Amino acid sequence: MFSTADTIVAIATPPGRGGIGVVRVSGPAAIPIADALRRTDAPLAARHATFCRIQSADHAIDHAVVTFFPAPHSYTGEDIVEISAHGSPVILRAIVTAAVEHGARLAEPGEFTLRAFLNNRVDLTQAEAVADLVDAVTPLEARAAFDQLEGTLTGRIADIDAALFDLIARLEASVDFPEEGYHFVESGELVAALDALVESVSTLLADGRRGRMIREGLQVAIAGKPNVGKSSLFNALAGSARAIVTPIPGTTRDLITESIDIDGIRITLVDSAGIRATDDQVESAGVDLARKAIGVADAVLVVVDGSTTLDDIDVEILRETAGSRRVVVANKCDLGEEVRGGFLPVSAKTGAGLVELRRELTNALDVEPRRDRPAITNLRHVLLVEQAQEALTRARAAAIGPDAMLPEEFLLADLQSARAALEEISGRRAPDDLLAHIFARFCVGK
Ligand SMILES: Nc1nc2c(ncn2[C@@H]2O[C@H](COP(=O)(O)OP(=O)(O)O)[C@@H](O)[C@H]2O)c(=O)[nH]1
Ligand SMILES: [Mg+2]
Repeated sequence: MFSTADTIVAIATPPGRGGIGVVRVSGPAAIPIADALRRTDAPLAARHATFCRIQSADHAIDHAVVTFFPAPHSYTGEDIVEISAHGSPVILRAIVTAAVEHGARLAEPGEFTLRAFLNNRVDLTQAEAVADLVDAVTPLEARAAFDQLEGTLTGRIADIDAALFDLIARLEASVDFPEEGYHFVESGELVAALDALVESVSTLLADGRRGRMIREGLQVAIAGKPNVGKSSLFNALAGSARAIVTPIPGTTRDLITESIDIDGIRITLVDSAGIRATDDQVESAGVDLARKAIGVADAVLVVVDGSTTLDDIDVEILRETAGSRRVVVANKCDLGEEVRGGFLPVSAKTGAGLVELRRELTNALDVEPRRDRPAITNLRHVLLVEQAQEALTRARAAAIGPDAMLPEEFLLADLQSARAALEEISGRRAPDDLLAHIFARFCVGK
């Protein structure tokens, strides 16, 4: 389904203007295309920056620095030419268009990294790490992705796979030479080997929840009746004036989100309409959205106005969110503290109590601030390791079970399926539609 026969081109830098913008060309025709753009076939020295004048069919486009990365030691494993021009979308698009006129094809999202994977420059987890690294919001997220890019997970999976392979080979030998019985694997040894394998996958899974938390982040919805200061708190926590703050109740209607970093975890704050019954159609739609956001959030920040006594709406919101992980704050404590007991006093206006609020959020979300980085952060990997764990656990049960007399074939089937799951993680056995799905998430030019 995937072809690497043609030459692809894309802008590799983000949309917008900047000092430099990079156009990347990869594939067998990278050099002829670069020569056509430079109007010369004077050879480009490998991995040297060469100052060039880039031209289209009828006019000069820009001065640029061109670098040639020859196959196979390039990002994609193919010939790559990178053209660093001035960072204007007009110039970069003109260079891409000129490259296409000379035979390149526009790259699909993630196609450079897909080629790196197809050419065995990286395995699938490393390719996924590239997208994670580009998407990382917190430094911890970036470090976890970088570990994966460097092959931490690849190595852990490879070790388990090697032990599994060895066990399978010995069991197969036993099946092939049945008269020798368990000659190639003594039954005690078999159980010990399976125990060790189950242990390895379980260790890998143990920090999976924290790993996913680091990679995916968590959502915190802000709930409360209109005018208690939800948007003000949202802005104070986000450190920017993202949400409109007014003394007029019912201002916020759409969901507004902003990511903040709490203990290295990306927390997406969701500000929404105040919960109340209303006849205004737009506000009412906002209240529905708010309820949905509260429903799917990992935790809820419930806000009441602490400078006045609670009313029925406050009580109702407290009741509705009682089953969720939550932090309840009494805002506007600068105006006085009428509400006490179980409420954290804060002031969006003066910043009082915000440090405590962040800490309470961390507690409510059950985020353990630990320094070590988990090897596994991605739901796809977690699910496949779980699959391997189940298969290995089944194999172990068969090995010690009452019918332990004929287990080789059953054992082998389970061990093979454990292996298949691990190989789907590394991509050694990954169906095309899985690859298409994974790479579709990338940006163009990566
Ligand atoms: N004194 C004081 N006023 C606040 C505080 N937080 C919000 N306000 C004011 O309360 C009003 C409503 O705030 P807003 O954030 O829009 O509330 P929302 O409707 O819950 O989003 C605005 O006039 C804010 O300036 C606070 O901590 N102290
Ligand atoms: Mg608001």
